[in-house]
Amino acid sequence: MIRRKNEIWQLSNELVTPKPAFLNRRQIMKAAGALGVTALAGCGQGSASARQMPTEGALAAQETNWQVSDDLTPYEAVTGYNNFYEFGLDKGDPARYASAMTTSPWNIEVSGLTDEPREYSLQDLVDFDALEERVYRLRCVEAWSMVIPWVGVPLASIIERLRPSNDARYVQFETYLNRNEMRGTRLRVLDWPYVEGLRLDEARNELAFLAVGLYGEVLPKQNGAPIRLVVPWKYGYKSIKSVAKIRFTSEEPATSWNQSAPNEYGFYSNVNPNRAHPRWSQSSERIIGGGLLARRETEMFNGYEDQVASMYAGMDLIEQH
Ligand SMILES: Nc1nc2c(c(=O)[nH]1)N[C@H]1C(S)=C(S)[C@@H](COP(=O)(O)O)O[C@H]1N2
Ligand SMILES: [Mo]
Repeated sequence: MIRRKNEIWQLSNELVTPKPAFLNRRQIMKAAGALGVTALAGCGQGSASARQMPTEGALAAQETNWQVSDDLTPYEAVTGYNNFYEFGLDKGDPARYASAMTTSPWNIEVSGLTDEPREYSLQDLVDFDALEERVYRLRCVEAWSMVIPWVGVPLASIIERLRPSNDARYVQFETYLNRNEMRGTRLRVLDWPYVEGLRLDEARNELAFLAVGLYGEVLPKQNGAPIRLVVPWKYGYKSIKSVAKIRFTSEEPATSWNQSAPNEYGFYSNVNPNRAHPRWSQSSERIIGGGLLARRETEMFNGYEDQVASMYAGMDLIEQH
């Protein structure tokens, strides 16, 4: 992956506070909860009964205990400093060009080893009346991190719904592909479409999450609208954006970065400060939006060791990276 120095988000002092509107909305939603109002989705136009999928505006979500003790990364950095190579290699390209992507209506094709193979609409899969907010750290393999308040549903609940058969051991995800809308796919940087995968026990882990929003709003396109994976104990590239296909398999599925450079990017890609990338150290990370020199020590499994370490018992995490 390409790494750049002197990113603009490290330089600006205005970006050290989270989006004020978000904090206000949190208070509003708390008040709404106290009044027994259960749905704010659709930003005023929809009612609680209308199960419309909002394409912009606020999403009502239940707060959870998934928190990070550090400050949230400013909204402008979360939505302005992105990796979404389908729109270009520069960190600003996704914010510049992802508006061209059609995200509504959105269908997800489910195939492979499942009792329920078919095309699902986004609303079929995601209950927009049961969204949660989870604050997770996102650790990119390029040795930077952000703290992001996601809105979405546990991946486990969706896997349950899709009824993988007994011989299914893995799940593969595939990103939407449209060469007209995604200018970056005209270059063969990766073998498009972007694909990722998890072992099924990883997919069922309580941390694995499908996000449809961030900062209390519908997911911006540059962050993978309308639905993207978030696997916080793994390097960011496992958190595949704009998921259009889900496939259950018995064998380890292909993953894009592993195919492009297998020695650098393994199937597991668990955050591991003790295993250097062949071209750089992974022992610490830059804090995006935290100022020019802001760094922190990288934690094993990105700080989620308690929740995930048992899944890798007996594995050599240096060899099986
Ligand atoms: N389809 C797709 N998904 C992707 C990527 C990509 O280029 N294409 N980049 C990955 C990488 S390297 C990271 S760090 C995260 C960044 O997510 P964010 O832009 O929402 O912070 O998305 C991941 N998901
Ligand atoms: Mo990344």
